[in-house]
Amino acid sequence: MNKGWKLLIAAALLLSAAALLLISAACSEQGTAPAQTSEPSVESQQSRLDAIKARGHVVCASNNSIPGFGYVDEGGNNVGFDIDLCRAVAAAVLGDASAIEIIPVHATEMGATIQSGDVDMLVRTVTRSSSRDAKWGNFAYTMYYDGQGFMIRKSEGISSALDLRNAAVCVTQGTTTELNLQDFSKLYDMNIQALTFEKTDAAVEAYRAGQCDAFTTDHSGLYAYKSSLPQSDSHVVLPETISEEPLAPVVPHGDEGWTDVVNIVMAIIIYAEAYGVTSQNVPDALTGNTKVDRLFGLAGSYGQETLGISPTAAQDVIRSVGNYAEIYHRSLGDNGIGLPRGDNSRNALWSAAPCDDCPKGGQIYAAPLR
Ligand SMILES: N[C@@H](CCC(=O)N[C@@H](CS)C(=O)NCC(=O)O)C(=O)O
Repeated sequence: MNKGWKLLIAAALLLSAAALLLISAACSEQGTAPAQTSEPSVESQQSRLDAIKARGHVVCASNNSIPGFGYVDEGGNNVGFDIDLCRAVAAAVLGDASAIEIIPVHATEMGATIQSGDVDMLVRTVTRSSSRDAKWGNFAYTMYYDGQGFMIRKSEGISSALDLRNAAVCVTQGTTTELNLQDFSKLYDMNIQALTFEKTDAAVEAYRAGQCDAFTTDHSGLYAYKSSLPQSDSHVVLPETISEEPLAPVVPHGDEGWTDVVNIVMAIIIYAEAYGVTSQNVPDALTGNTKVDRLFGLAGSYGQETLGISPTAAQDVIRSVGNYAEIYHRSLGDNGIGLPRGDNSRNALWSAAPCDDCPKGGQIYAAPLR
């Protein structure tokens, strides 16, 4: 074969290979596109709210071993501050606060659980942070402002977290606590040795058994676990708070309507306290106070129709679960683990301030319901 023919054949082969490549690329593009069906599946059409209404209960990932926040009472019931937030959502969307299913999850399971979309809400002493916001789901209003601290044996004779140089500290894995401890140790060059445990119960047990000099978690958790230790008076919580831990419910990404519903239920709880309405005095007839009448579905609207909840959802929520103060005191305050709230603590209502621009009051706040 002469040189000219060889070149011609090579060019022809190249052209047909290119054509094949083009065809296969076009085919694979078609192949990766979502399959076209004559009707989209019910699942893809159905909002989470519709799915919950059809299912008949709200599924919350929570906790069953943290006194005050999520635990099992003597009667075998899931109770606590976080559980009440789940009950409030069930009351708002189904008219029945008991229509809940609690799935206990450990700290290391929190992210994957809410990312899976298999639960309607994650509500278990979860701190909101920017990377969790981006990766895990949508955070609702902060319902408890916490911060990380340390518990030590009184016999250690130290009075400040800055005295924990070279100390062994017990901590739960997969928490903001673990990361804050590293930051704190680095910042003050303290050489703290972290002993990590998958379950907080195991971290507390190791601390109790003397394997660690200190135990660290959110302040609320320190008080809760301290009360469960034998001779609890021989342990002390150090005064420092080393981090911000705004605790809030989380809902899966991808359903804005559902995020709105959960946020508005949190707002209902907060505004009922601000308006002085408790589980004992929920109005079912006009009161003449326009804000109260709107909240309880007696006149006007705060968007219930658009949200897909009953106009009188707030009546169901407050009658069955109570306002923020009632929920707080039942589980965290005097009737619970004894965490003081106080008018000027961060967990007081913003409206506890004596005037609109006073630097007092608390940070429990929600956008106006109207
Ligand atoms: N707020 C922190 C800490 C959450 C946390 O670990 N809380 C402890 C109790 S204070 C807990 O849930 N322990 C139960 C468990 O072992 O799963 C976070 O969101 O990472």
